[in-house]
Amino acid sequence: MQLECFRGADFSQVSARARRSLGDDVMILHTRTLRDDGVPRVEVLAAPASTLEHVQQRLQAAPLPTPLRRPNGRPYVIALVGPTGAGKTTTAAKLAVRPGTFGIGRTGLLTIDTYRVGGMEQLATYAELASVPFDVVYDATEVNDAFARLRDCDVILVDTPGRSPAAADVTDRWRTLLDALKPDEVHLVLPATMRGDLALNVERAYRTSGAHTGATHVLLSKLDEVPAERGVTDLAMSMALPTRWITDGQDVPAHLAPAVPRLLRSLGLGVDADDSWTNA
Ligand SMILES: Nc1nc2c(ncn2[C@@H]2O[C@H](COP(=O)(O)OP(=O)(O)OP(=O)(O)O)[C@@H](O)[C@H]2O)c(=O)[nH]1
Ligand SMILES: [Mg+2]
Repeated sequence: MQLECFRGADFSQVSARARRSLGDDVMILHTRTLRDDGVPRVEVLAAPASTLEHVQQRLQAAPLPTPLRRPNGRPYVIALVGPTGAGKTTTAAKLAVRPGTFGIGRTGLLTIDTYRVGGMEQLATYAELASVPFDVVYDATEVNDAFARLRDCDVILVDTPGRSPAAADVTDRWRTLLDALKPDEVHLVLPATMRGDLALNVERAYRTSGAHTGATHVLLSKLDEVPAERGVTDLAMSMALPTRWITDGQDVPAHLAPAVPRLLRSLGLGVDADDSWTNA
């Protein structure tokens, strides 16, 4: 993304330089004053006007279908995958519990994280507190029964285990189970604190491979833990995936927001504060 920093003696001089470099419709995103060797200076961060459109086009996910339920009555299935501790379980709970995330669609929670002690209980607790239907699937033969029990739900959020790439055999087993659920969307949950090169490696590991369904979206978590949020948009832009939501704290369900308006705001690009949930 083309963001540039300009420094000079005063604002008019610096903004003139920004215009010469990035075009007449340049957008000034941030301005600050600082001292260079004791000399007062003005610094602006600027981007060409096309940045807004570019970010939107690149990251905006297609709207969720309406109605969410498939013509054959099957609920819309959204799975969360990603590295250990990325925030998958908490995010699944936020999405299921927050009223209106899916319009009037009723949500259910399903976990296939049956490998780790406590993995299942964590989600069950959130489901119980919010009176959201909850189910567990241990192997592919149980999928139809679980869907039958969750038949009143229009959307099912699926939580998956976090596994390091070293645990390849276990990963293969749960990915096979996830395939059996035929998810409509697979969101790769990545902490915003993750280094860009490592995040790209993770993204590669979760691409469609062989028979396994790959990630269809990226969901950046823990935005509250990055000191300069600007880099987060770069991280999102470096993935070849659209994004629907971000998370920015531990509270369920408060710390969840539509991704693109939030990422644009972190760039200083004015977007309606209402977060446009309907377009998430
Ligand atoms: N600061 C911050 N913490 C978060 C956020 N989302 C989740 N967490 C915390 O991160 C920790 C791990 O969250 P989980 O939801 O258990 O992560 P997970 O990906 O399900 O972890 P595994 O199932 O072990 O792979 C918990 O302490 C959460 O409260 C967030 O947006 N910001
Ligand atoms: Mg988990």
